[in-house]
Amino acid sequence: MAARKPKVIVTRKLPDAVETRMRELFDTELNLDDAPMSRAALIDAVGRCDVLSPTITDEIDAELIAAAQAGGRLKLIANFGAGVDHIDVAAASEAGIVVTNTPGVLTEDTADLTLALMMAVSRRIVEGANLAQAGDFKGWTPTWMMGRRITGKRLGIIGMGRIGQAVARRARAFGMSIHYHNRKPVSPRIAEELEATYWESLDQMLARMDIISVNCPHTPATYHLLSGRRLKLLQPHAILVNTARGEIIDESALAEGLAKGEIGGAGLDVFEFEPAINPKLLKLPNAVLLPHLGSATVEGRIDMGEKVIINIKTWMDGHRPPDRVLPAML
Ligand code: 8YV
Repeated sequence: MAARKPKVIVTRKLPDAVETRMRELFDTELNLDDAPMSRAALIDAVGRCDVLSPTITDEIDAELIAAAQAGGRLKLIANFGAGVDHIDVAAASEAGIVVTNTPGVLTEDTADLTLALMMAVSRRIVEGANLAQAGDFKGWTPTWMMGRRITGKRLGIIGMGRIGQAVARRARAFGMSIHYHNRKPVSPRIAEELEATYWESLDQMLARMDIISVNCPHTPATYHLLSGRRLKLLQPHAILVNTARGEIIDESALAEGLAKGEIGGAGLDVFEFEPAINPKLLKLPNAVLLPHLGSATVEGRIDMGEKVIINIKTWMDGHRPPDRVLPAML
């Protein structure tokens, strides 16, 4: 007799190809109308499945892990996404629940969007496009709508993991020099390839950069890493880009700095209280805001789904899932 298939509950609508494969492999419960699951629905779900596949829109905190423990069934949280700051990984680990994520497959897409935001802010692309589409292009002039050149500028990357390095590679092709702050320096081979300068002091790096890109994960150590005090260190022409997590920047202090002209511009794909955006940011001409599109490509989302499937399948077959997240890694 074939072994029982694990009960997998997927909290949001995933690409069709991913859902079809999941249905073939597992006893899968999908969320076809994509309505975010309520707290009560999540508590119910973790009590009656072997595997939960959540996304960033689900808060998997200690209380939910306790509810899962009470149900006695949940063994794996196979997150659809790389960031796991919405999951209490330590509580899961203590409860004997494995957590996996989907690293690697969204690196290039997120790096592309990071560069797009740098360009958009530096060259006033959104402002110009809105103006042209509103029929307000009244004729070219030598001094109208000037932005800032990208080539020759200093880029400071906060967090030199996979995505930070992919941003650095692209930025080099645009003629920027690469600087970075990280828990530790990258390997000499990578530093040489990227001609990257390591700054042990984040404060010192911030004060000297033209463009800053946030590419580190959100952990207790990086919450408000860019605090009001640190934002004040930026040069008045500096542009800040964030495609990581909103919580890493004090959003209210950023909005204030942008409004006062103490910071040149910002390109933000993520927000501190997502999906809410600080109202002060909404009207600023020097801020380009996107609705968390970093990994939003057809290819990327299918690749993410495939990673989720591999993690579940490996676990189901009694092996160690390839993308296991351990509390010590955060
Ligand atoms: C995902 C992301 O779309 O993977 C991540 O960490 O930030 C996003 O690009 C989202 O988290 C899916 O859960």
